[in-house]
Amino acid sequence: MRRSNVSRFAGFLALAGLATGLGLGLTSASAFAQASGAVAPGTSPSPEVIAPIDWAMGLQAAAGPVKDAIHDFNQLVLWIITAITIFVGVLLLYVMWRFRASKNPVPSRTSHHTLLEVAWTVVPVLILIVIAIPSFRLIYYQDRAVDADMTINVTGRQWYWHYAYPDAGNLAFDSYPVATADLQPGQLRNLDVDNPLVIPVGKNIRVLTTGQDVIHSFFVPSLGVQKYTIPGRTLETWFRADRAGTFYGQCNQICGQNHWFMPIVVKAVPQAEYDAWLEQARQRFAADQGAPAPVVAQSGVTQPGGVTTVAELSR
Ligand SMILES: [Cu+2]
Repeated sequence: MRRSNVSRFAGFLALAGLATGLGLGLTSASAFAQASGAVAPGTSPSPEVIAPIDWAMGLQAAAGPVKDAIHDFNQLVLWIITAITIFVGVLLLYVMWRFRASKNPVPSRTSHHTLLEVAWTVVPVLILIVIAIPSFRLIYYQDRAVDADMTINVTGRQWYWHYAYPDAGNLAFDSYPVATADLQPGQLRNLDVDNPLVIPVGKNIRVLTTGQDVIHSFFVPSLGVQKYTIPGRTLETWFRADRAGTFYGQCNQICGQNHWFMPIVVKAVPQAEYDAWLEQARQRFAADQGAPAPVVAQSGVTQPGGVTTVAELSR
């Protein structure tokens, strides 16, 4: 490789990297400005129901601002990957053609080029910085609700979800999947549950997660929430649904033999409807208190409080 060619190549590499970095840095700056309303790729059949779809590509549609921010960041990284892939591909083709054996019977013995080496170190660092800044912003954005309107405590248990609404007195209930045989028309197999998590539209909801037995993970992709539930720890995150709808998720941490038994349904409803649900839920779940849990190992003995101890199971 002649010196002038190497310099030109180094300059090209540096410029391409910088242009990529700068251009996409600007894109990312606007990422958090556009908060809501965007229906992104991977749209579900109806905007009111966001669930997994066969053969879907890309991320699930967004139902709130956290997922919008995730979409924006995903888009940024996708552009960077695309630019790098095209750049490296074109470079390979160019080098194969430019330095082919028939045109270069005596191969170059160049082994060092300072500018080139500095460029291919510095440019990737710049690209990583361009990715890291919005990435950290997104992590802090998801981390906690700045102005939470309400709190929901989510407990992962083997194998069902337990939801509590501390702002609504001692309202708490369990959420189990609907058995395939009991599915109503329109219900999704292995995804619909008996008692969905009901939230008001447009409210910032602080979510505090913990695990009762093992590590589970509270994952609702369309709301942009995925948080481990860890025994002995409380983790915080938040979400907001910007429109009414039903949003499906699942425990996505392998947590034992009935891991599949932990789908999540979040129903976002207008405030008035939420208030009505709250009123009705308080009575319904108060009446339920003390009832045995729907799923108990066959040999298990259920105490009056609905608790089956390990000692009893092993008898
Ligand atoms: Cu789980």
